Amino acid sequence: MQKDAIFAEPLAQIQDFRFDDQVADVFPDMIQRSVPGYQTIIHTIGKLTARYQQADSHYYDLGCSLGAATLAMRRNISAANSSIIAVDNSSAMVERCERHLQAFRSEVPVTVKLADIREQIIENAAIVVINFTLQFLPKEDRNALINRIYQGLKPGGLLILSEKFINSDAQTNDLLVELHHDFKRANGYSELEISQKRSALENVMKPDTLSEHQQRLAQAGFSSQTLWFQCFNFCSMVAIKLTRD
Ligand code: GEK
Repeated sequence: MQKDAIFAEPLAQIQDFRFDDQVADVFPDMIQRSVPGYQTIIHTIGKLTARYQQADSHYYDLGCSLGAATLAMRRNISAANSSIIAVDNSSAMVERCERHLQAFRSEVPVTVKLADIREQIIENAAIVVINFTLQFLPKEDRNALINRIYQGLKPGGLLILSEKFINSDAQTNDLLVELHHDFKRANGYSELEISQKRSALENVMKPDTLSEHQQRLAQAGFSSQTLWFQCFNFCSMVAIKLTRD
């Protein structure tokens, strides 16, 4: 695994963060050392897939990066006539994702698409995963995507949504941010790396509050939802499209 040292040296000018070749090359190390609970979340996506799979269905990984969630789903699908659609708008990610998926054998077909998730048709879905990607969409586009996901899920279908979030209460928000920075320090990131990465993400990643997420899911039609994972200011939620909805 190539080590992430992208922000290790002082930069004269900090550009907005982009998912380019440089980031894609170090991505497994970067996400592992930056997102508390990432492995637990990927592992649980596999467990949830085993439970919520349905025959004759699509499985979506929206903002797939190198395909970690796709692989977790693929390993756990046994239902007949299943196929996975993995979507990312970074060509650097999509190229590497395709190679990565080819390294493992499976009966479940996967289509990796270079596309904007806001344009992706969602239909006949047993499971939709958006693992740390909604936060990169312009705020005004988030409701429409969640609405389309709800519409595209089959009855009994599952949305898995993982995000970094903010607290509206400044005091506890600062605490969670500091605990996250401690996590990054413990994983070997310097103060310079932490602060330069933070500046690079400032204009690009705009987290919502938990209650904004909960309201958005409810308003889309999900009457059953829960937070199943939280560590500091990172979380993962599930929402179920009930048969009676
Ligand atoms: C994982 N899910 O390892 N359309 C398509 N892709 C997009 C868009 C968009 N509009 N905006 C951003 N992306 C992965 C991790 S990373 C999270 C997801 C992170 C893509 C972007 O190119 C990147 O690959 C991914 O979303 C976000 O489980 O780096 O914090």
